[in-house]
This record gives sequence, C-alpha cells and structure tokens, in this order.
Amino acid sequence: MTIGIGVIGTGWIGEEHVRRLTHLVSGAKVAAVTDIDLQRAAEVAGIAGAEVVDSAEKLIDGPAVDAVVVTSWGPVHAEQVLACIKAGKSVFCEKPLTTDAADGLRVMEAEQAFGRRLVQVGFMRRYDPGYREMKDVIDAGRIGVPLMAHCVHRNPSVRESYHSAMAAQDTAVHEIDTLRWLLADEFTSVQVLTPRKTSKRFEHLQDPQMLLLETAAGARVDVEVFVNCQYGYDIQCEVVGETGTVRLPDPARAGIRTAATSGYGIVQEFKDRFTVAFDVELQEWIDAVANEEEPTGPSSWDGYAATVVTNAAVQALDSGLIVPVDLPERPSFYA
Ligand code: NAD
Ligand code: ISE
Repeated sequence: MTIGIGVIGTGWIGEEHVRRLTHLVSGAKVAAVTDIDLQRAAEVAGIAGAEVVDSAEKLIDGPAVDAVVVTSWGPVHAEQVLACIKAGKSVFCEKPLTTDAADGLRVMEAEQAFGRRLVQVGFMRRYDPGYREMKDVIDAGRIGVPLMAHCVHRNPSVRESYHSAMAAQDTAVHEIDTLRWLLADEFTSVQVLTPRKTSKRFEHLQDPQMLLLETAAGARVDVEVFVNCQYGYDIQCEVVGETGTVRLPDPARAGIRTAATSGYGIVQEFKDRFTVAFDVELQEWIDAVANEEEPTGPSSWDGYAATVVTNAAVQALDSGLIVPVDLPERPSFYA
C-alpha cells in the first residue's frame, strides 16, 4: 500500500522531506504540496511529480492525500495540525509543534476528542544513533543517577528572519525535548544568560544565549545556543551521573593529519549531521500510518511540554529572571 502525502510548506526542510519521501522512504508518495509561495511550491512539486494546491485546507481535504507533513513556519503549525485532526488524517509536524503553549493544549484536546493519536512531532534527535546509545547507557544505570547535563547547539549562521526568541523556540527546543526524553524528567524552571554578543550577527539578535534549566528531580541542564558560530554545525551533549558520564559521539569522520595538525572535518548543515535520524523518523512514521497504527514517535504532549518550557525561556530572556515552568499533569491519553 502506498500512502499519499500532502506537504504544507516547501521551504528548506519541506524540500528535504519531499526528496526523502520520494527517493528513500518506502511506501510513500508525495501526492500534493502547497506553500504561500506558489512558485516555490511548483519547484518542489517537480521533484516528486506532485500536484500543486493553492491552500493548506484544500491540500488536507484532497482525496489523494492520506496523511500530511507540516513543514511551514512554527507559529502556523497549530492551525494546520488542527485542520488535519478535524479531517481525521495522520500528521507529521516539524518541530516546534507550536510556539504558543495555549495552541498546544488545543491540539491535545482535539486529538483526545478524536479518540486516538494522529500527531507526531519532528523531534528527530530521538532517532539519532548517538543519542539512542546515550539513552540506553542512562536507562541501564551505567552512569548512576543523572545529576547534570551540558549541551552545545551551534549553527554556522542564520537567516535575517531569525530573532532572539527563536534561540529557545526553534533551536534549543531540540535539547529541551532530547533531555526530557534522555532523563525521563520534566523541566521546572529556566533562566537565560546573555553573554557578550558576537559581531557576526544581524543587529537585532541576541547571540549567543545560555539556558540554565532545572528538572523536577533536581538535575541541572545548561544549553549554549550560538547560531552564528561561523565554523560549522556542532552539536554536543554530555550527561553526568553519580558514577560516570556519557557523551554524544561526534559523527564519524576521517581523521586528517596534515600541516602539523591532526583533526577531522565538522559538518556544516543539520541535514548532514542528522541524515540517519531524519530517514528513520520518516520511515517509521510512514510504516505506522500504512499499518493504521498510532505513531510511536514524539507526541502532541511532547510538543506541548517543550513549548511550555520555551515559552518560559522567552519570558526569562525578556526579564532576566528565573522563570518557573508551569506544566500541568500529563493526560493519561499520552501515557
Ligand atoms: P523555511 O522558511 O525555509 O520554509 C518554510 C516554508 O513554509 C516557506 O516556504 C513558507 O513560505 C512556507 N509557509 C509559511 N507559512 C505558510 C502557510 N501558512 N501555509 C503554507 N506555507 C507556509 O523554513 P524551514 O527552515 O524549512 O523550517 C520549517 C519548519 O521546519 C520550522 O518549524 C523549523 O523549525 C523546522 N525545521 C526543523 C529542522 C529539524 O532539524 N528537525 C530543521 C530545519 C527546520
Ligand atoms: C532549525 O530549525 C533546526 O531545527 C536545526 O536543527 C537547528 O540547528 C536550527 O538552529 C533551527 O533554526
């Protein structure tokens, strides 16, 4: 059985996912695409031989569309996901599920009213082999009780449209989800420190930023977000436990010795760092849809919980204060 996919938002990652669904993932065919920029939609449609549709609503209701991939901008995700739930169609929504926690609640309410999970959120790091190995080590008790985690999230540069709140909402949201998952714990407070700004940024942007988070169990997590670091796409993570530590491996690269130095190349783009994670994530999602099973990946609850933390982080950035994370109890539907 081939699942017909509709893709909403054919920008950077929309195009990546269309290529992946067309050339790599089995059991899927991109049937339709849409974007507010219809010319861009037509270019990407060409990759898959898909139909171009002029609105998200028409795409979701289209008879050739069995399931939807949302790759538009974060602030419009919630309305598009809600429309998919209303149509009873499975939806893979790129992170963040929403930029406003209240919208996340609406998504969860709609999904629960529908009666079964339809939504998966694109927190692809849960599919990365290195992070999965870290999770196995922690769950097996090999480093003892986790006490601290140190994370680094660096991008070489960002577009001018990237603003200071996006450091939490769009970038550190990956670490927020990953650490909730790795530690099996929820965040309870966040503070944002603002170091000296790099000169290699657009004027409006506070870059870098340092997020300091605490969990319900009392673990402390620091996340450096530096999105104009110039030199590459660099993701680091170390969890420190009572009897040992576990560190995310660097991607495998050939060791180079030349000109009196020894080292290895650093990837430049997230698509190259997380290729395997993206591939496995979309294949598992398509398999679940094809088997008419609920998705097994990050849920609306995970998307919502991450947004509650990023909303607090944005408040912390604006106020300079330690802001509590006010997360309600997880509904049993998402147990
Ligand atoms: P982008 O700006 O390149 O693309 C977004 C596209 O959505 C644009 O073409 C825009 O015209 C379109 N769009 C915006 N509003 C729309 C609407 N209402 N209806 C239809 N189309 C609309 O951005 P991007 O880098 O591709 O990011 C898209 C999403 O994917 C973001 O949420 C981002 O956080 C996420 N993302 C995730 C990863 C990851 O590592 N998982 C990597 C990159 C981007
Ligand atoms: C982007 O949207 C991503 O998700 C990337 O993984 C992240 O590194 C980048 O900072 C975000 O803007």
